[in-house]
Amino acid sequence: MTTIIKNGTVVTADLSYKADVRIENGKITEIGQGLKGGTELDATGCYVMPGGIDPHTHLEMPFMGTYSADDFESGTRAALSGGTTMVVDFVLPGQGQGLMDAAQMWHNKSGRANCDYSYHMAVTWWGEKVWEGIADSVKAGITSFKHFMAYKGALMVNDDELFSSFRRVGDLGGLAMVHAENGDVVAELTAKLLAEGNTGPEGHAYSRPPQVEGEATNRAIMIADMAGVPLYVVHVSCEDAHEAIRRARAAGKRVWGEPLIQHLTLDESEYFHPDWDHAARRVMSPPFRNKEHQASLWAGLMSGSLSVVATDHCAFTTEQKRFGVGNFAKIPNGTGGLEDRIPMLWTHGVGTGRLTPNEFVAVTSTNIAKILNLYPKKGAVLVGADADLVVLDPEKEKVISASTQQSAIDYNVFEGQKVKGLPRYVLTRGQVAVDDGAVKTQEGHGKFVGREARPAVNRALSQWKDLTAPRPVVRTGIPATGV
Ligand code: DUC
Ligand code: ZN
Ligand code: ZN
Ligand code: ZN
Repeated sequence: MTTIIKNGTVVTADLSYKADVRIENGKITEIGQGLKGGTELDATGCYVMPGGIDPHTHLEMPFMGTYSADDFESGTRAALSGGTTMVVDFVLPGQGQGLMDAAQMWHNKSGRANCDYSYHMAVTWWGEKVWEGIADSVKAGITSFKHFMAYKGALMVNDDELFSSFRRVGDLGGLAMVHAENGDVVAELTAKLLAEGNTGPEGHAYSRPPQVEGEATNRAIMIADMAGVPLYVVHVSCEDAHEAIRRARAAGKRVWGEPLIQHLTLDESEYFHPDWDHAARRVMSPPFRNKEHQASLWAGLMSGSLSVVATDHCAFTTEQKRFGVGNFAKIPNGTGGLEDRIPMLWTHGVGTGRLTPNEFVAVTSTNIAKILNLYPKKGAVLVGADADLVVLDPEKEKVISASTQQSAIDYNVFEGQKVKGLPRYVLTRGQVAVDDGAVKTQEGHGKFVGREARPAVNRALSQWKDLTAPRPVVRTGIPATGV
């Protein structure tokens, strides 16, 4: 089957140019002028871009006594409707569970996906079985490993475990990832706030100040450096964490930072809303920050010190959020965003002149495709690449509303926001999933995309790396007795 996208402007991370795009059997087979034959999709006035890749989702994830509400079907339908053509979800092994057992559980759920997907593996506990499991995971195409420095007593790993795991991942050519918040401090502050009667959703924000994130980010960077592993910091929400990442990158370390569209566009005032439900629906970790932190995140995207915009899509219904009435620590942490990331970032990034369309493609698709070794299968408009494409109409507008969304939850944290720049067409491996604005996904169309490790290039560039290889010292003049 042949499809031709006609009369659009191809926009990649590098270039913008007028061209038609021919698609055959799910792949791009020709890019050029005046292409003919097959089904034609009119892209007049539109940008033809690599489909968005959201590298941070939690679909149907067991968490805080419940499951996140979007599964692989509704989650990937939401993704496609908003121009995201691939998600990377986190496999979350239970305590004592083998990594490949957990991966199988995820494979059992993901068969319903409407678009392609890949996995990161979470290292939620440490032992011989995990050490072995990391190698099995790499062989199975899951080459990135997330570590939680928070969620004490549940998912959190300590520094000794972090260092062991980072070394193992580095030795196998994988990528280390961290949720960087100091879990010990969060636990102390949570207990103190609750004891003092601060039980509302705003207590969640007070229990996780920016210092908690800045400290953990610095610690993770230093531990990764000593372990010789590249590091990807998820959901960077504040200047304290961004500053550590900036400094590491300037020193030649392989460290990347990922802000979320939520932190870029929503701020901490949401937690002081008089309606409990409104505030609780926005409880996520890390929490939304003040406007200065927001400005820091935008500056990072503009200057290149932050590399990727994701969502951490982890949606819970209002009913689930209400588990935390009377105790903010029981509000399931997470917000949605999969279907809104592209239009929100286009509106607030390109629409305001902060980002060029090419920079937009870089931070929504191409950069993460390169970091995760998916490029140029994904994240590219090139002959031979998968035809995961968005035809974005920069003039098309809508007001975001839960009443028209694909996600399974009953609200939207961006409710009422006007966005300009929406998909006219979205293609997943050549199949039209959004057709002139109408969502037409196909359950089960999505396939797992395995990834290769790359030991040759995927190492940290620490100036101290040689300290990890002790050399014998011939020492003279050793005192005969100690003091
Ligand atoms: N943060 C959230 O808000 N939800 C899921 C996990 C996480 O780290
Ligand atoms: Zn996290
Ligand atoms: Zn997450
Ligand atoms: Zn998260």
